[in-house]
Amino acid sequence: MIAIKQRAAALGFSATGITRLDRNPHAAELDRWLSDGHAGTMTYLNRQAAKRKDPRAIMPGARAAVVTLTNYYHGPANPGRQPGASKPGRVAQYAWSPDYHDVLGERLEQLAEAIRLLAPGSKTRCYVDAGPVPERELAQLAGLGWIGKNMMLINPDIGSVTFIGVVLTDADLEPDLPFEADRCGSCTRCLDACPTHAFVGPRDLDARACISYLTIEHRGAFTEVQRGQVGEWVFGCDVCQDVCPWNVSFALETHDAGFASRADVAFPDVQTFATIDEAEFTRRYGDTPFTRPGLEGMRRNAGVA
Ligand code: B12
Ligand code: SF4
Ligand code: SF4
Repeated sequence: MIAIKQRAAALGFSATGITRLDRNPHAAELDRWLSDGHAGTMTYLNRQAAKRKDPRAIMPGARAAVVTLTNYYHGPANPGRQPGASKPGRVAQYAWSPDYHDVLGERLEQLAEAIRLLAPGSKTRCYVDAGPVPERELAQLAGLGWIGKNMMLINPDIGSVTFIGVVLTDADLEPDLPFEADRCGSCTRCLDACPTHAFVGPRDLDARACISYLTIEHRGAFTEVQRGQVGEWVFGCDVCQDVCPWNVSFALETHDAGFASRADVAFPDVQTFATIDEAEFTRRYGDTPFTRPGLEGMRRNAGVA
C-alpha cells in the first residue's frame, strides 16, 4: 500500500492511513451523544446514524477506507501580527482559504484514480466533511492519531489543525494498525479554555453551546446568553485547538498553495455585513464557507462582534 501513500503525499496530503471497514466500535457513544440532544438542530446526524455506526453500509461492497489528513494551520493567532487586527471579529482558520470541500475533493478524486489503477475493476467514493462518514473514527482506526478530549483527531507529528478526507473502496487493501494510545494524559486545557463551557466531559461536546455551531449552524436570532457566548467570533472557533499542547508544539504553518489564506475572509470588515445586500454578499463571499450561515447569519454574528 506504499504506492497509495506515495501518491497521496505527492498530491499534498500530510498523512495517509488505511483501515478495513467494520462496525464502528464507538457506535454507543454516537447513540448517547444524539439521545442527549447534543446535535441540536443538526438532525441530519440522526438520519445518518445507521451508516455512521456501520460504514460498510455507505457504499455497496465497501471494504476499506483510505483516510487522509491535510494540515491547514496558518500560524499562531497573534492579533498583533495579523492584518486588520484592530477590527473586531474573528474567523476560524479552517475558513481562511478556498473551500476545502472543493480543493480536497479534487485531490481525493486523483487518489481514488490511483487506487482503481492499483486494483483494476475496483470502485471508489470520495468524502470530505459531507456524507454519513464517521471521519474521525476512521482516521483513528487507520492509525493517524487519537481522539483528544476536545473530540479532535490529533496526529502526534502535526497536531489537530487538519482536515480529514476519505476514499471508500471495495478493493482489498492491507490496513494499518489503529492508533491505540491516548496521549492527552492528565491535560484538560481544552476543556478549561472553552469560552462557553461546551464540553460536558472529555470527548463529549454539547454542540448547542459551541461557538462553531452557534455561528455556523444555528438559525435565527441569538438569545442574550448566546450573544455573550459567541463574543468576538463571527465564524467558527479555534480556542480548544489553539490551547492544545500538541498544536502549540507541533503544528507547522502550511505552505500548500491550495490553502493560501484570503485576507477578505480571514480578517473581514465586520461592518460590511450590515451594509451589503444579498447580491453583493454573493459576489464577495459566494465561493466561501460564509454561505452556510448566509448574509443573515453573518450579519447576526457580526452584530455581536
Ligand atoms: C457535526 C460536526 C460538527 C459539529 C459538532 C462537533 C462535534 N464535536 O461532533 C460542530 C458544528 C460543533 C463542529 C465544529 C467543529 N468542527 Co466539525 N464536523 C462535524 C461532522 C460533520 C460530524 C461529526 C460528528 O459526527 N459528530 C458526532 C460525534 C459523536 O462523532 P465524532 O466526532 O465522529 O466522534 C466519534 C469519536 O469521538 C468516537 N469516540 C468517542 N469516544 C471515544 C473514545 C476513543 C478512545 C476513541 C478512539 C473514539 C471515541 O465516537 C464518536 C462517534 O463515532 C464532521 C465530519 C464527519 N463527517 O465526520 C466534521 C469535523 C469533525 N469537523 C471538523 C472541524 C475542523 C471542526 C472545527 C475545528 C471547526 C471550527 N474551527 O470551528 C470545530 C471543532 C469543534 C470540536 N471541538 O469538535 C473536522 C475535524 C478534523 C479533525 N482533525 O478532527 C471534521 C472531521 C470535518 C473534516 N472533514 O475535516 N463540527
Ligand atoms: S470550538 Fe470553541 S466553543 Fe466549540 S468546543 Fe471548542 S473552544 Fe468550545
Ligand atoms: S488540550 Fe490537552 S486534553 Fe485537550 S486535546 Fe489537547 S492534549 Fe488532549
